[in-house]
Amino acid sequence: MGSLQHEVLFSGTRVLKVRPPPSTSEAGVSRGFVQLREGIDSFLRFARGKLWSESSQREKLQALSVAVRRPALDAMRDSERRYVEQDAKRLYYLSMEFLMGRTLGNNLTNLGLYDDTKAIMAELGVDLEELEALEPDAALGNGGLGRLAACFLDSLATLDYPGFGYGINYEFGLFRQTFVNGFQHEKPDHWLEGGGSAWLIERPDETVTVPVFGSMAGTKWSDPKVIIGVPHDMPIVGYGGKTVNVLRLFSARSSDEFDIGIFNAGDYISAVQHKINTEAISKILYPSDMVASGRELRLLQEYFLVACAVRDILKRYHQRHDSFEEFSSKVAIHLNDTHPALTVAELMRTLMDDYALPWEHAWAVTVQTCAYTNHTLLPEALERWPVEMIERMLPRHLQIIQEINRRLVAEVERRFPGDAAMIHRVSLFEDGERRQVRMANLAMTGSHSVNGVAELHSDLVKKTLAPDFNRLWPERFNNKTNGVTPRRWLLHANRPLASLITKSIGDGWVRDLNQLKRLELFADDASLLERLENVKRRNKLALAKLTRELTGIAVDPESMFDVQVKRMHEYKRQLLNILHVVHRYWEIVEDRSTPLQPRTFIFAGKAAPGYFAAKLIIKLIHSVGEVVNADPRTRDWLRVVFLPDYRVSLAEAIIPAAELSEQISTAGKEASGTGNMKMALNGALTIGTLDGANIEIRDEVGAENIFIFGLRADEVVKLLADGYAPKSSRVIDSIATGHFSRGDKDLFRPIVAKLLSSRDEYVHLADFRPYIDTQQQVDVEYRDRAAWNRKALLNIARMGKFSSDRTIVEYARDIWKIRPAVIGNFAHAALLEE
Ligand code: NBG
Repeated sequence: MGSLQHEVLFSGTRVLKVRPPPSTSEAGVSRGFVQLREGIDSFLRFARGKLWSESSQREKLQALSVAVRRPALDAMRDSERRYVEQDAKRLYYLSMEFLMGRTLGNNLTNLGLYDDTKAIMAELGVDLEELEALEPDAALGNGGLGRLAACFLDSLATLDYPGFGYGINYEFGLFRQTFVNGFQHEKPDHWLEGGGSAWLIERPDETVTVPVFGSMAGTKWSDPKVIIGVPHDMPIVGYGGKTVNVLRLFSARSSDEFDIGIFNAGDYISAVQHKINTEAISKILYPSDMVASGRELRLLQEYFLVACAVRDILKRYHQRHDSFEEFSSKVAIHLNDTHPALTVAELMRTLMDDYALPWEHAWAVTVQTCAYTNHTLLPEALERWPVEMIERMLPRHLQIIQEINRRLVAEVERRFPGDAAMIHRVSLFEDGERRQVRMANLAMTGSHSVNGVAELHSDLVKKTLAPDFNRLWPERFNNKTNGVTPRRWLLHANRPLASLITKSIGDGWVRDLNQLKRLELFADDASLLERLENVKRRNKLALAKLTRELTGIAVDPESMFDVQVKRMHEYKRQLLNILHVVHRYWEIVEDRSTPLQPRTFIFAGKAAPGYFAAKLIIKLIHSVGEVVNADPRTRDWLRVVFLPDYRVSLAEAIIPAAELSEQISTAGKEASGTGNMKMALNGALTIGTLDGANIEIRDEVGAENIFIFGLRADEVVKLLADGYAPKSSRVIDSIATGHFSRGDKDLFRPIVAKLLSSRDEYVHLADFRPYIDTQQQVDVEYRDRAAWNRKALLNIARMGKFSSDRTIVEYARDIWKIRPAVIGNFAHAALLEE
């Protein structure tokens, strides 16, 4: 770029200092630097007709994003070329949710351009972090399941695996949450408003058509309507920028052919109506992490994803292969929960109807290709679809599901003769008022691998969810403990801590999180522990500032930050947490006892709009907060804040500041958890039950570096079976009598009634006393700063296992059988041989 253009770009700005051209020694970095400047300049001039000085902050953000996109897209084409050259086996991760969050900062970090860009922006008079904060989160997911998918994509690219995501390009992501008088309100999240995302590239030339509805003539599907799927590609930049994969999101469009048919028949209104109906498919993400099935639109969404993905996968496969002999050695399809379970039927349909494969061959290919992960045991989350609905929407698929079931029943009869009850349990169909298809049974029958997401959970999948399937095919069942990407959750979200770690042990941990172990050498290094504490203090100060902006409440950065951030759910027991606050309140107010330690209780999380109980818990937390934050006797000891609109970018601000991580679900209910990993990785100590991945965290960090309390999973089951009889107490009474609701005894009645009911399946009160006692222990230990910091350091040092890189290497080796596709990359190849 010549100096003339520089002048054009910068004239009229308040920038005085312009960097000199790069010297040869800086050439590598500076090439990126120059390209970035060029990219920004040309976007503004040629796409917006403006100069930097004339552009709004949003335009500047867009210009920067488009400029950063350039090297990402170049690397994306390189990666694709490499995969094609090597005819590499590819993994396709099908998920209804990808909770990506913001992209700019993460990509700058992974491309190694963050510091340079910060400097360029500073020269241009703009603070990079302020620009980053303008980017709306891509909130195309609800919670853990969607965020796990996003962490997996980061690890796949970082480890150079040919791994791609398929999802839906929802126009509205997860709702935005506000509070009115302590009650949750939902607002639409129109994340693409104002020009769309710079990170999504529309590919109209790769559109696919998808049949739906219609009727059957024998095994021939006739007169289906047609929906169009338009791909939008998001580049997934691996750390180091060498491998860039793709997340392909489909938007639904109505097909012209169909509309023209109606237009010709003269019914203009219904043609437009059809268009609206079709496009509704990719309008909105269902705002529930445990979707109550039965909604026709949701089934249509699931089918749309599956059908688009299968077409796309086949198209790519056929570029190199004529027969299906090699299909399952070139393609792995992953079903993220049962949401894409229709893949089993759709793949069968395609292989048989479009490619004339006989059933047996098609079935062998399907089972060898598909793998399924279960993410929850909660019965309300197990998807079932009315047979009548599937029949109307997907008549051919229903026939295929019936045939899969006929063969399944025959296999059970052959291998377990006389066991009629077993047939009932494994059947893909559930009888009842409305016959339904059990999607988990379909997924387990049509996959060669079924895994849970933490050891306890995978064990419970075998023993309680699917014991019959485990008898049928024990070799299919396995565990893959979740992980989180250290790039976003430490390197990017917590720069001060990341740089302290790098100064101590080098930066190898970014790609190999086990290297954090080396930090153990510093466990007794007073100066390092002090610096660790300073980093935490700095992050707490930043969060205190943000809290004030978001809630108007001032919190004391010297108090202990006690954090519970996650979806609002009864099983996660945010209620237990707030009961603890009430307990402390009465200790101060009535018992006149002085706590050992001031605490700030930080909550954040969304409740599904129709989940009344969870929404009432949000209100209770606010109500308790109002009282304890205002009372002069308690306000210096207890502060309760509920940060609105929890999402990835807010998590990035909260987690680095957390000191105590609340992981207090009823044992047996939380499949894994990943917030538990993120917080420990950022130096928080966990207080938790023996549930999900907490158990494995304890095994890693050592029992002395974590606070474990409460019933175990088997004890919860036993208690409920033997008869659970919770008793009231001062804490419960004070809620019942309206102390926190201005005398209103009705408001929280449902909460009180449930807590005192023998049918409280989450057994809050059974764990209450042990919880309070353990919290007391936390206070005692927190006062010994050096000892606490040492434990925090050991938590960080021992988090290596919880990198999603480890998880992905295990999936790749045991389930997908894919290999890193980069020339000369022997390190990961060796891992696969193990
Ligand atoms: C969630 C579990 C979490 C788990 C994530 C990712 C669903 C249906 N399940 O415990 O509740 O960490 O999945 O596996 O969102």
